[in-house]
Amino acid sequence: MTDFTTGLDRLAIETPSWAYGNSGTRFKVFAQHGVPRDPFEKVADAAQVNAFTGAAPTVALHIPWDRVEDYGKLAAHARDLGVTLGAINANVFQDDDYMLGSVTNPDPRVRRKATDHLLECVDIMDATGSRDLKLWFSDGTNYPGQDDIRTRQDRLAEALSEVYARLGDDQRILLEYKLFEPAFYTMDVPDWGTSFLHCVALGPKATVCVDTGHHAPGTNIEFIVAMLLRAGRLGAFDFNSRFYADDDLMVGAADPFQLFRIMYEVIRGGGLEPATGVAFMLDQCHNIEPKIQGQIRSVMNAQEATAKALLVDADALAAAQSTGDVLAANAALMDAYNTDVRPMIADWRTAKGLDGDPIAAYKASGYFEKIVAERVGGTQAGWGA
Ligand code: LRH
Ligand code: MN
Repeated sequence: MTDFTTGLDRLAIETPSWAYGNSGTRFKVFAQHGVPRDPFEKVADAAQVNAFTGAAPTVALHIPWDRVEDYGKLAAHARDLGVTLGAINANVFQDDDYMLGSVTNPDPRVRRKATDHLLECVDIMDATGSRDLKLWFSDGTNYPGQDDIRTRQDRLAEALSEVYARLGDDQRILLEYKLFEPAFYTMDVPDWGTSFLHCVALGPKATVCVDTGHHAPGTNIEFIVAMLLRAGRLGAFDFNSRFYADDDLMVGAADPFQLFRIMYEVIRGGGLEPATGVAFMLDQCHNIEPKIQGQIRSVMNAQEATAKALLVDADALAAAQSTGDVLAANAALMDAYNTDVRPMIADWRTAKGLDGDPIAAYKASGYFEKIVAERVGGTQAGWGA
C-alpha cells in the first residue's frame, strides 16, 4: 500500500473551470459577486485553489464555455499562475440541433456537426497540451419506441471511432456515463458497462470516467472502481456528492464514508500510482456557496477521504480477510475511517510551506475582496443552460 505522505503528494485534483462561473439548477442559477467574466479569470481563481491546498495543479476546460482566440496564450497564463490546463470537455448538449441526440441523432447532418465539434476539441487539446478529451453525451430517448436502441449504439460507435483515430499518441478519451437526465427512458451511455464496452471496442486510449453523481441510488460505486482498475480502464473521476440525483454538491459533503470507500479501492487497486494515470477531477456547481472556497473545501474533503484510506492497516485487514474474521476485517477499515486525519494533513501542508488551514488562509488573503472590486461590468461566466 502507498505510504501516507506519498499518497497525499500524489493526489492531484483537477478543478473544473465551470465551477468558478455561475452554475446551478434548472430552476435558478444565482449570480454571485466577483464571478469570472472569461476563461482567464476562471484560471486565476483555480490557481488560488492550488495556491492554498497545494493539491489542485490542473484546470479542466469546457468548450464552448471556455472558447478563446488563443489557447496557447491561455495555457501560458495558467503556467504563470502555477497551474496547467487539463481535460477538454466537449459540449454536444446545448444546441437546438441536438434535441434528438448529437452523435446518435437520426439525422446524419446533425451527427456530422456533433462529430466535428469533438474533433475540434482534439485540435484544442493540441493547442493546450491537454492529454484528456472528456466526452459526456446527453443523448438518449424519453419514450419507448422513440428511436432504435441498437442503431443509436452503432451511430455512437461510429463517431467515437472517428475521434479515436484522430487522437495523438499521448491523448485519451474519457467516456463518461450517466443513468438519466436530460433523457429519462434511455441514455445512450447510461452505465459503466456501456462505457466500458465502447472503450474496449475503441482501443487502449479509451477509458471510463466515473461521475459519482451519475448512478442509481444505492449503487456500490467502489465496486465499479475496483472492476475498472482491475481491467485497466479507469481513466478519471468526476467527483461530487449527492443526496438524491445529479446534485453536483461538494465531493464528500453528502456521503464522506462513500468517498472513503471509493478512495480505499483506488489505493488498493493502484489508482494513486502515477503510471495508472487516473485523473481526479471535480465536477460541481456552487450555486449558493462561495465558489473558490467551495473548491478549496472540496479538495480538502478529497484529501481527508484519501488520508483515511491510506491509514488502513493492510496487514491486519489481509489477515482478518484470509481467516474469515468478518468483524476484524470491517474494523480495519472503520478504524481508519474514524481516525481524525485533519491534524496530519495540516502537518503535510505546513511541511510543504502551506498554511495548515487553507480556508482561513484564503479568507485572510483578501483575494475575494479584490476580485469583487475588480470584476465590475462585463458578463459573468455561466454554463449558458
Ligand atoms: C453531465 C456532467 C458532465 C459535464 C457537465 C457539466 O451531468 O457531469 O461531466 O459536462 O456535467
Ligand atoms: Mn460529470
